[in-house]
Amino acid sequence: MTYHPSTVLITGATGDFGKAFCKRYAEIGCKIIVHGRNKDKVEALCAELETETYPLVFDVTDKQASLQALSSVPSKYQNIDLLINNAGGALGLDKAQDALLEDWENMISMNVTGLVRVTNVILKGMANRRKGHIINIGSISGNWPYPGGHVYCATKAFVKQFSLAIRADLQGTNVRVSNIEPGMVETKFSYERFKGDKDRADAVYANTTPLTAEDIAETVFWTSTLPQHVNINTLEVMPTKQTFAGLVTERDD
Ligand code: 8X3
Repeated sequence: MTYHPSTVLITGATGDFGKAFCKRYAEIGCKIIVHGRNKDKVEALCAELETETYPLVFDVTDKQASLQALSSVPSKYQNIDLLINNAGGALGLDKAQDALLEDWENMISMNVTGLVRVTNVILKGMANRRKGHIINIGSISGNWPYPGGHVYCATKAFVKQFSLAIRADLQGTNVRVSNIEPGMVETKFSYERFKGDKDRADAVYANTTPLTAEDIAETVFWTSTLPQHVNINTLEVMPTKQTFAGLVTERDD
């Protein structure tokens, strides 16, 4: 028998992944807490979704704002039984020795500190209610390092191991944890990584068939609607046209 979550918190909901997730869960009538940094975008998305929504505006890199906003969720929405930790992103693709420290710190703040902060708050209620599912949006980059990936790869490796490790602690609570690891998906991901350089971003997806945000939404939805005795630990998803490049060996002349 399949399972349907009833109250879903989606972080980074106004991005391409987030919107696709919101639409998928709205289709089955879930109550959705729509999180984002930009109030106007969050409210516009809430208005668009044909289900009950609660707008939650804060920056995951701001500890005080995060804790305050998460504690302000009205009682009707407090029994969150699915948290999708989707907020985050990549900044830069220069070699590590040329990368900006600020970019590294921001990626750690968004992808690691922000994610564990939201998880820490929401997980307690799930464990007490003995019901819930945390789905982290990891990345193939947590498994497969590539040039210029440095801190982004490392943050997603953190997300993978964090997901697995909290599963160990949650034994006996019925709470599920999954790490979904997308490969190349055509979204604003590269546009943001390249800080608005559209040509460079477009080139990433040129002349191939990347995944879409809807592909990942369907993967996440499937993971969350499996019967409650089934836990997907880790699920790596790539486009058929994306594979592995192998190792590189430096040769002496
Ligand atoms: C996004 C996938 O390969 O661009 O996380 O790092 S990749």
